[in-house]
Order: sequence, then structure tokens, then C-alpha cells
Amino acid sequence: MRCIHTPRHRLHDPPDEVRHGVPVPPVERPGRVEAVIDALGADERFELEEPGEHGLEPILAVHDEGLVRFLETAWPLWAAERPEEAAVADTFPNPAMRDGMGPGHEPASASGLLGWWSFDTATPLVEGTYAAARAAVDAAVAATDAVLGGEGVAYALCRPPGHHAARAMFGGYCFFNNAAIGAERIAGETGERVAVLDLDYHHGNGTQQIFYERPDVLYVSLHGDPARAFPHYTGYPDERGAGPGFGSNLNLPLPEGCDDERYLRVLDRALEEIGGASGSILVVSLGMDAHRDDPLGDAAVTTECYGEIGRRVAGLGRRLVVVQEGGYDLASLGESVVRFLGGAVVAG
Ligand code: Q9C
Ligand code: ZN
Repeated sequence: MRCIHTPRHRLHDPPDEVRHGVPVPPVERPGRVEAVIDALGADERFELEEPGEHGLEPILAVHDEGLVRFLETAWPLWAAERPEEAAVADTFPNPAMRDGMGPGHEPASASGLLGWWSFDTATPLVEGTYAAARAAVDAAVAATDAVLGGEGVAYALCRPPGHHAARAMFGGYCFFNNAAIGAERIAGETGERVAVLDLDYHHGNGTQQIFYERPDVLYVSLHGDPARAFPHYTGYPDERGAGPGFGSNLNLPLPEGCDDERYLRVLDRALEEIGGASGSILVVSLGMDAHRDDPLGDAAVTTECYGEIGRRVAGLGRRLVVVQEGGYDLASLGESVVRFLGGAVVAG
């Protein structure tokens, strides 16, 4: 199986993330990729390769050009004032601030711009962030093109992850939405419907938002119930899509402590929905943070279960573009990925 990765992810290595106003060691860190590469490299079923450069076009197909421009130029603007610190917002335009007053204006200052384009304080921007985020997109595009070219399964080891990045907003450790960029490319190239199955523990608010009004992209997500879990404001089951996209969005919240048996039951529901829609390619947003040992999630999925999850997903009989999202327990992360991909390749 072709596994696309790039060392450029290391350019994004912030010193900390800010949680409830307190700097804490970053959870989303370079060692995550090293752990996955170590596990894949020890197994001859997987071929590691680096992506080519795919430029801005695939990014601009799903993201606002203002967001792209901001991420490209933010570091020098910020560093002119605070070169020793990572760039993090401390003020956000809560919609209630301008209630009844229209959208206002994009600010000119680094502080104002950070809040304008982001939604949390866990996603610091450093000098190399933009280059790393671009490289993660290149990996997603390369895996997508491998599958469009006839491969049954390809894996993009993206870092930074992507599914919290909306059309015009970054956050949740995500800058560009790698999976959405892949799905958009598949829809454009094939003219078929394409589904995105999001297995990350957190709701993929970005992917949902990008395709919310689109009938040609089905988004199905299993995630911690937003009643208790980040990103808090999206992921409820009554979010079914809008306009022509109504019915092309399905949220399946998980209970606290969700074990293998329960998880697989919910997965079967997700697969039933995807199987009922046309299309020959599925994008999987593969986060391992539903694992029992993950420091962020409160689910209890085992490493072994990721093999069964991979088998069931591949049982749909579709070609798969697998895009890495979260997963923060370095002891289990690599093996969980290997189990999933191993299951997917056997059944596929
Ligand atoms: N109290 C991904 O897994 N902060 N992003 C959570 C919990 C941000 C997760 C704070 C979590 C982002 C791709
Ligand atoms: Zn996550």
C-alpha cells in the first residue's frame, strides 16, 4: 500500500498549546508522525513515499483565499512584534459582538487577524506552520491521485491534521482541511458522489461546514457527543445538511466510555448510510483518538479493534483514500494505524 508522508511536518513544532488560558505541552506534536512511520516501516505491506508539490489550486477549491493569504503572511506580521512567542489569538469575534450590525471589517493587526481567522487557542502558528500545512495537503492530494489512478487504498500521513479547518477558519490543530481537499478533487475528477467517513474522536466541524450544502459529498462522522466534547458547537444529530445538501450529512455522537462493541455498532450504521449512496471512492478521516489510552478522547476503543474497523470499512467495496487526523497516544498510535490499514487492505 502506498503511504505518503513528508518530513516537512516538522516545520510545525509549537512550544506549547494554550488550554483554558494556560500554556501546556503540545498534544499535537512531531513525534506522532515518527511513531506512525516506525510502525509502517517495520511492515513490508507498506511502501513509504514522499509527495510532489501540488500548488494552491486544490486548497483554493475548498478554502477562502483570505484564509490562505493570512496563513501565508501571518508569521512575519506577528514576529515583527513578538518574535519569541508562537502566534495565538486572545480575542475572537463572537457573533453576538456584532449582533444586528453586519460582519464588520477584517482587521489589520496580527492580534485582530488571528482571532478573525481562528476559533481556539490550541492551534499556535509558528514560522514553519504554513509550509508544514501545505506539505500535509500535498500528501493528501498525492494519496487521492494514487486512488484516482487505480490504487485500491492509499494512505496520507498528514500532519498537521485537517478536519477542524472550515472554509474560512483554522483551529483544533488544523490549518487546511486535507480530507476535504481530497474529497473535492474526487468529486471533480469522477463526477460521482463521494463520501467522507470521519473516525476521529472529535467532530469534523470543518469538513461538515465545507460540504453542508453539497448533495455530491456525503459526510458521516462518529465522535464524542458535543454536549460534552470539543469542538462543542457542531456535531449534533439534527445537523443533516442544508438546501440541496439536506440529507448528505450524518452525525453519530458516541457516549462516554464507548467500547469496541458499541463503537462497531455505530460504525455499522455509518457504513449503512454510505452504502446507500452512490459512488466508488470513500475518503476516511482516520483519527485514532477514540482509542482507550488517548489523552484527549473519552472512548475506549482497543488497538485490535482498529483492525476490525478497517475490515468493515473496506467491506463496503469502495476504493479508499485514508487521511490521518488526530490520535495522541504515542504508545498505541502506530500500531492502531497499521491494524486499520492492514484490515482495509485484506478486505478490500
Ligand atoms: N479540553 C484533532 O484531533 N483542544 N483535534 C481540546 C479539550 C483541541 C483536536 C481541549 C483538540 C483538537 C484533529
Ligand atoms: Zn480528534
